[in-house]
Amino acid sequence: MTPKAAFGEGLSLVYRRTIDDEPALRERDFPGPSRYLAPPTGMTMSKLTLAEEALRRRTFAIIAHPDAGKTTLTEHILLSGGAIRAAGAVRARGENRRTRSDWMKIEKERGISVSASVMTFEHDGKMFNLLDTPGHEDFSEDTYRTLTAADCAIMVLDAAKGIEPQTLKLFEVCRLRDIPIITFINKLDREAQDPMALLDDIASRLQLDPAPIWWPAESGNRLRGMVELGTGRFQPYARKAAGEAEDPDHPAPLPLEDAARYFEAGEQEALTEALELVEGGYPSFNRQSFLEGHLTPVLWGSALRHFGIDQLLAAIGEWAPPPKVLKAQKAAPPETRNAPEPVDMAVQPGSDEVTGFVFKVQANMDPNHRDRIAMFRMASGSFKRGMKLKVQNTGKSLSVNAPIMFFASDRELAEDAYAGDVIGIPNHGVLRVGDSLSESGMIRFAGLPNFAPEILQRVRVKDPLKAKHLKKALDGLAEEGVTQLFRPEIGADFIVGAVGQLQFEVMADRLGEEYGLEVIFEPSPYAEARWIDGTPADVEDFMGKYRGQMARDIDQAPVFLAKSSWETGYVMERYPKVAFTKTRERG
Ligand SMILES: Nc1nc2c(ncn2[C@@H]2O[C@H](COP(=O)(O)OP(=O)(O)OP(=O)(O)O)[C@@H](O)[C@H]2O)c(=O)[nH]1
Ligand SMILES: [Mg+2]
Repeated sequence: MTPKAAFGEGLSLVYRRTIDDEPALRERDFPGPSRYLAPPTGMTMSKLTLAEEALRRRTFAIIAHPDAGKTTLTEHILLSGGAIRAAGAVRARGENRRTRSDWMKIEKERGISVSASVMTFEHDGKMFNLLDTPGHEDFSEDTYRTLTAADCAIMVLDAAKGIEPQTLKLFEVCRLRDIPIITFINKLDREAQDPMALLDDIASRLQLDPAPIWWPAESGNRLRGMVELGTGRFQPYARKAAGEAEDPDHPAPLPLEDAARYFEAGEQEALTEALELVEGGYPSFNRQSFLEGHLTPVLWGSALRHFGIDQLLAAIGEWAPPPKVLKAQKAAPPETRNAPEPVDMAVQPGSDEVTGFVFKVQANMDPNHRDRIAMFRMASGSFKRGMKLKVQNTGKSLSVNAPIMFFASDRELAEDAYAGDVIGIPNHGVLRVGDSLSESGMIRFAGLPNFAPEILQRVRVKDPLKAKHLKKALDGLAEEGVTQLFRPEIGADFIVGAVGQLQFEVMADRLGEEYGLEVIFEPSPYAEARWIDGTPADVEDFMGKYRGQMARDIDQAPVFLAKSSWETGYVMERYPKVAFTKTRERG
């Protein structure tokens, strides 16, 4: 398929504009020589410099409590961006109407996302990398890892429910990582809470100034549209008539005073009055304050009814930051002779060397190929297909001959990529979550954490002849982070750890679907897992005493399996020189 077809019609692939003036980040933040790039096949000559290419990228994650509408919104953003022609309804039956980001069998069957996915598209002169994340807390590790690859987050709220528990948790992760947030209040086509109550909730519970960009005119059956604050531009809402199969297009915007025909008696006046209060009562948008994480622009709409989506995409393009400067270390691979001490550094998106890190590994995306793809977030440089990259933390190197980009449901070979882009690197186990890659092999980004599981179960395969296959399959799934795998030092059991029950269900499903293995989970004698660390002598001493409860994770790191939290407390007290940790950095 040609790139043109992958993008869908109506979208120009010609780099027709230079980048907008970015008030927060300008050329000076992107040192490095200008370069003229060879024209990608089928495109006109790109005149953009490396720094300009970085500046026109927007890499953002969609986060929310389960069911707020992230995957539906993903579909409709792709539609607005011209990347697809028809949105596949979530939970719709039939092969031809399915969402792009929920591609696993279990996701399609249950209508929930269990794994983050990435989609790239070009729109209005910018390149967007969209990361759809699962909302369910059992998969929050996956969401957490994905957020390390995002420069901005779209926080989706259900207009009827406001801020929900998982929204709050994810918001805290964004705050810790200094990720600016755009708020999208979804499902206006249903009866919503009072808009002011929703904004006040954001202000009081998230300590974040909400700056409404638009204001809704009612909701549910009375939804008339929304007004842009400051300009008074009214965007009418068109309702689907009973019996109609397709949603109608929403009418073109017009000044509010000319929009009487869209309202019933008294509504327009009430709205005009409310607007005065709103414009006086809430801060207006300030980009600096947004980028610093003090303020969130608030947009409204209905993902399902494709309402407010163009406006959201325009806001992302205009306000979301370009790829950020990342903290890293310049460090030689382990076991390098006479290696100098690592030094802290900052990786500028516009600098020459290709650098980045693997934040996710996904196997079997294509069931016909049994592939294993590492999702690589680029931090800097100009990547060209065929390039050789080195893994800092293992010292290995690989030629990236078949990198892919994910365009809606299609994959394309990526000929080139820049800071902010997420490309998939097919590999057979060389790349793992947390790996840092660069041309020199000397750049190290902070690793991604594994969290101690809260449920530990023993897993067995029904057909004993397939025991060997099980080991391989479990390793694969553990490397993806579907579940964690612990191999006890004594005995032949496999102990599988997860944060939540749903992870086991996904695992059982995928073992059956992708590996043809029917498995049984059984209770294990263990309640908690802790990674242990300390001087070799102290660790050896402890391991010697507790050999029967020691295991190794997939990176061969030693793990203590405790029978109860009381036991964890007990060993921590008895072995004060050994560190028992709940997280372990990978890579
Ligand atoms: N009425 C209405 N329903 C919506 C809207 N957006 C999404 N939905 C519905 O809400 C349900 C959940 O939507 P999803 O997009 O799967 O939600 P999600 O946030 O991706 O859920 P998880 O990935 O499982 O966390 C589906 O039934 C959607 O059709 C909307 O704007 N209006
Ligand atoms: Mg989803």
